[in-house]
Amino acid sequence: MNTQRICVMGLGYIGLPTASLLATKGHKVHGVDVRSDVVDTINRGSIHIVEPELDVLVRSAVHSGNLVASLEPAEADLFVLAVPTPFAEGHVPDLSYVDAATESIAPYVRAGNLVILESTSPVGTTERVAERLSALRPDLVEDGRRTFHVAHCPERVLPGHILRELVDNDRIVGGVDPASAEVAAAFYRTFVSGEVLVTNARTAELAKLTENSFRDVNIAFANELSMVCGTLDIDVWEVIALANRHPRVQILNPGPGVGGHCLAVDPWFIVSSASDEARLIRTAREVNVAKEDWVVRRVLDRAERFRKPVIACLGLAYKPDIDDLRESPALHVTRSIIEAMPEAEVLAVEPNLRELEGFDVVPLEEAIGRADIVVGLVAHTPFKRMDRSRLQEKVVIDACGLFR
Ligand code: SAJ
Repeated sequence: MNTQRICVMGLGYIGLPTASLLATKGHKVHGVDVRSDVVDTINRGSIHIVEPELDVLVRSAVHSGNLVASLEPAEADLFVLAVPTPFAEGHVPDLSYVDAATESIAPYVRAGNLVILESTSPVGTTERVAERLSALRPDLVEDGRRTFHVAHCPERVLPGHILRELVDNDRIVGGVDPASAEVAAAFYRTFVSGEVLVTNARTAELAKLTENSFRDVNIAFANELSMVCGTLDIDVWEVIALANRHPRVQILNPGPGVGGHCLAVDPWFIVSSASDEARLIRTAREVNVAKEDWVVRRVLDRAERFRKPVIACLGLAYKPDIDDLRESPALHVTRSIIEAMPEAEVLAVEPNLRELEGFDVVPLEEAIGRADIVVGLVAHTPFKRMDRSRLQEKVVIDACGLFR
């Protein structure tokens, strides 16, 4: 495989694993982030996020000299945009990071280069990148045709399994024109062992949003069921286990809500572009958000009988065995309990974080020893290994099936 110069914009959960994987494959990778602390950490061969085996990969990429982090982009054969695409007020997509990354690479793009948008994006964003680059660099447009390629290849990796899924998963590559799609697909085929599926940019964008909306809708079903079971005083886990014995039923797990930067965000991108049609997708989001306050109310109801309850909230991250707090339902639930019950002492247990402003983060042992009420919010492995006999005499509220 030819060595390429690759500029990766954004060194977060997607950009950093991608940059370091490509560097260990022999490419010369120039990683860019707006945070100088992130750049310094990576250049020391360390990492700023928790992801299994990423530390080893980054260390080897940096020590080989093939990965350098910087605050500024550089000339390259290929640019990968892996920046956040959150939503703004009113659940409308906030494309400011994509726009800023596009603007900052514009001076470095040359004829023949390939620009890939990996960020999960609303339909039309890849075309927007192509149009903005063309407007900023009219010298790269000849007779109305771009002399560079632009494609969307949505990231699909599951946090916690990123390094394996980066290579193993099938990838969707959508070009703003067929040539862009082919050039981008050829690049991914050099390091992806899954299949690389070629389409246009808009279809690729919607396919990615569809994947996460599908999962959100299915979790909403489980969460709605858990609230129905709460009203009927039936164990939701038993209902699901029994129903799932049907050959065509596969209900997902209820939890304290749905978090992360993907499922809690991406469905809104569909809703915002087809709001009259996307009724189920919108309702699923609403159900999953409502689940968070439902859990809070259950805790407050049970805490009422204590004068000064000590409440242990197990988990703050958005899902098991990671440190990521983005859109975390556990964080929201814990914060809401603290606000609603100032007389309570709320002990937060998060084995993947040492401290967090505004929270009394304590070790599991201490929290369980002191708590009147134990709230299971995230099924982290150390929690699952806990000696259950220590929960006798405690009020236990299990929002994530930790103690089932
Ligand atoms: N969750 C449940 N019940 C379940 C499964 C998950 O409540 O049965 C919750 C989790 O606790 C978490 C949220 O859903 O709060 C999301 O977790 P997740 O593991 O389903 O997914 P993410 O957000 O970490 O990653 C998703 C993945 N998408 C799909 O599985 C369709 C991943 O492949 C994507 O790459 C990623 O979004 C992304 O970046 O878009």
